[in-house]
Amino acid sequence: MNLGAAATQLRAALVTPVPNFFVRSHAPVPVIAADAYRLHVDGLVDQPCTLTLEELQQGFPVHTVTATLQCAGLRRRELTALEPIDAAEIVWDTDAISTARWTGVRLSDILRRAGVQPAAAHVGFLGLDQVAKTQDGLGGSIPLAKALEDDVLLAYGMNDAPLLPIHGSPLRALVPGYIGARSVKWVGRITLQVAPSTNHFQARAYKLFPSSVRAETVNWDEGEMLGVLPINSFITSPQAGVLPTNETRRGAVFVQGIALAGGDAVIERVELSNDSGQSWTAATLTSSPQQWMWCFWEATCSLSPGSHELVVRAFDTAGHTQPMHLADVWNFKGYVNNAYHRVRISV
Ligand SMILES: Nc1nc2c(c(=O)[nH]1)N[C@H]1C(S)=C(S)[C@@H](COP(=O)(O)O)O[C@H]1N2
Ligand SMILES: [Mo]
Repeated sequence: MNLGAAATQLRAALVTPVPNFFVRSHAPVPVIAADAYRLHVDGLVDQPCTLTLEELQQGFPVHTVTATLQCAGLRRRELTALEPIDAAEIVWDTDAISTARWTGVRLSDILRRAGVQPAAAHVGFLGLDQVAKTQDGLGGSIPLAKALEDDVLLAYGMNDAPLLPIHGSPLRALVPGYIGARSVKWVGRITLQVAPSTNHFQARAYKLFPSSVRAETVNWDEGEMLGVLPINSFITSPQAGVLPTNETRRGAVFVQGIALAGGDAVIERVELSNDSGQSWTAATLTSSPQQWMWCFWEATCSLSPGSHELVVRAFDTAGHTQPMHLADVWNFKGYVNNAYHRVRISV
């Protein structure tokens, strides 16, 4: 089941109501009774352990993080206009992104309990779903240093309610600042290991290849395993097309959108252009930029009658901004498109 709400709906609330939160699942939702659920922690640990949901909920401090979750496939549709993308991929617009208040236990607390051995460098997650093409659950890994950060969770709550089955109940990983695929849902096993996960979704899928590589020529051992998300921003309204007159009274067009900093950085500013990127003006941030969380922005631009290209770009505290053109980021799997977002409108 894959779902995404309209961009204007996502832009309506900083914390996305659960019914509007996007859903991306590579397999049917597994049916897992809470009292039968077990989390296994193994690999390079001093004390491999098995924990029930109750032990997780009662035995460790509760931690809540407001974080945006973004699929690596966000804005894939724009890339398809340049050249076709792998037909197996979902053609997301700006809808595969949402924000929630996540509640659970810190992954680091669980890892400390198990006792991480010095040779461990990666933390692997394995989901309890059954993906047909791999005959396995969806898995992936993050570097140990990331796993030990305070805000990386094993979450059982979302927006102050129990996590729903479609979002990974009884327990999911929540890795802020990383592509959504690393926030493994229905996580049943955590393995400390020397190297990254060999699961299909880490070793083959969710890899970034140069624009010269095609499905017919790809060597899956190459390519960069995606992890940290790049900075991004996009316009949620107006949508491309002819604006109704009531929206362009006296030639003023009201523009709204969303920006997300790269990785653990924070949005510094957002700029809007109404002349295809020749000149830029600062947009107003309507929410205070915060680590792990998208922020909202708006701007009013004066436009003469005719056709105009609106363009947005963001900057973050790490000094990152976005690539100018789709051709700069095109890759045959259509991952992590963060090029300047362009919307052509007629006034
Ligand atoms: N076990 C499992 N975890 C998973 C997935 C999945 O298919 N199976 N999809 C991943 C992907 S690609 C994304 S973008 C996020 C989506 O989380 P959501 O459905 O709660 O929005 O979950 C990730 N975790
Ligand atoms: Mo994803």
